[in-house]
Amino acid sequence: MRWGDWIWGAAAGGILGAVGLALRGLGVGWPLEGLFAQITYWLGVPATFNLIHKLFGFGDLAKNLAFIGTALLWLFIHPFLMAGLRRWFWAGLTMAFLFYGAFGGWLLGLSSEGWWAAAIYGLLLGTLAWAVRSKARRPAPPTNSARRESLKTLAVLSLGWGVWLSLRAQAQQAVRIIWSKIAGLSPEQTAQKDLYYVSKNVEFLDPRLQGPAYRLEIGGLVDKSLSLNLEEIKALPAVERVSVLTCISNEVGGPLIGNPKWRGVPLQTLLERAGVKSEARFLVWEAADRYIESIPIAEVPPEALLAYAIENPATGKLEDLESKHGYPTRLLLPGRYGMKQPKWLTKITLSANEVPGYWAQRGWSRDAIIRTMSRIDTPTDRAQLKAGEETWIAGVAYAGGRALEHVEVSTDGGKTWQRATLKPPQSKYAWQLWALRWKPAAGNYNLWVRAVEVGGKLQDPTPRDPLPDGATGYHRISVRVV
Ligand SMILES: Nc1nc2c(c(=O)[nH]1)N[C@H]1C(S)=C(S)[C@@H](COP(=O)(O)O)O[C@H]1N2
Ligand SMILES: [Mo]
Repeated sequence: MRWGDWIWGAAAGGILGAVGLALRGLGVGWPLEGLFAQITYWLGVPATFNLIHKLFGFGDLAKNLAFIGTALLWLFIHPFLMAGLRRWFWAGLTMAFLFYGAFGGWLLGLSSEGWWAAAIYGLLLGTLAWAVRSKARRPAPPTNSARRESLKTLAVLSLGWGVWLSLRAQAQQAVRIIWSKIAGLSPEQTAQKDLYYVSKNVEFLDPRLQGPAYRLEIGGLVDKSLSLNLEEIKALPAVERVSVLTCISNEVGGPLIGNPKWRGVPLQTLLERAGVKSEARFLVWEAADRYIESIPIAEVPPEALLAYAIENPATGKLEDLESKHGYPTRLLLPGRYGMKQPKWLTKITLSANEVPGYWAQRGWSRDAIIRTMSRIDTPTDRAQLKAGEETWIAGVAYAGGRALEHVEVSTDGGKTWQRATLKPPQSKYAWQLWALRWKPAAGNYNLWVRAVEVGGKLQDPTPRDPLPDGATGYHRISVRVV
């Protein structure tokens, strides 16, 4: 490596990094960002992350330092690309194409962004290298024939043409999934009328609370007990958040799960107003039907919500909770099963002791942490499909707030697995839609699905009944293609 390579390379890296930030808005992959995503992904095992969080805490600092580190790595890589281009121009250019394409999108599975990145960045760097090289070679070699120059120009032009052609082919081939058009797939956001219903009470004995008379008490180990009516609750700063509600008694592939957008007051806000005493270790909730639940304060996620409304996805308007879903308020504790989310909430007590919840007293899990699940919505079990016809295998997946890496589908009863397209989640605790294009030949098929958490952790394959900790095992259906 020469000094020139270091200087020109780092300069080129700086220029490309900056230009890329602008191009990013136009849908061109930003390889610097891809590099960052990939490095954090490669480091993304719990052990490294725990270490990083120990050193830098949980704020944005660790993330920001990682980004600065990536930018430095980016600057450090470019001199090598430049040196490659200087010595073996075409091999160097191929290297650059691969590098930009991979981190601009290929590695991340966003192919058209990657192609654009490869083409644009590769050409830019190639041009820069070319300019630097011809400048360095001031005394032009006397025998540098015009024929050789025009051959090179021809090669560059045909390369450009090839890239353009494959770009066009890519663009034409890329199927944009229109999720709402996949027949039989659950809507991403669940409407209140479609939300499942579970209660310990026979339905006609469920509480029917009246809004005006309603009060929520917050007491126990607090500085100041609160008693709020519905108007006061609705006047507090509110948030809206998509969050899964699912029952621990849901079987694999079952319907007891939904993903509404809720509106409510962060539990933290209420606790701050009341002032939690230092002896307090548990939150205990009581409801109008004498339902009771509790959780260690330390385990309450910041996303916990005192919810009072659900958005209607068809109109975008908020609806008060229906009586059967907890009117006037219920608690949302994302990441835990529905049993931890009392409806018709009347009282929150801060306590030094745990109180076993209604279902925990009956042998169900105490912590009720949601197990990773995935479900095939379409086709349905025992459906009959037409041979040679394109169709979708599609459904939902949720890992209780742990990030999903992908969802895999098997059409041969678990022998081989294919990656489905996974729609990004609407929030940390939202479920995700997934879909796979399928064109089967005649025969009988066993369709299985499984979710994979970030870090490669597979969904638990062991078939288990819901009691006591929630069902596990893969959702499996069979279809007949004729
Ligand atoms: N007060 C009260 N809250 C309750 C229950 C109950 O029986 N009483 N059932 C729980 C269970 S087991 C589930 S799965 C969810 C169901 O909420 P949903 O009917 O609104 O879907 O509510 C939870 N909250
Ligand atoms: Mo439940």
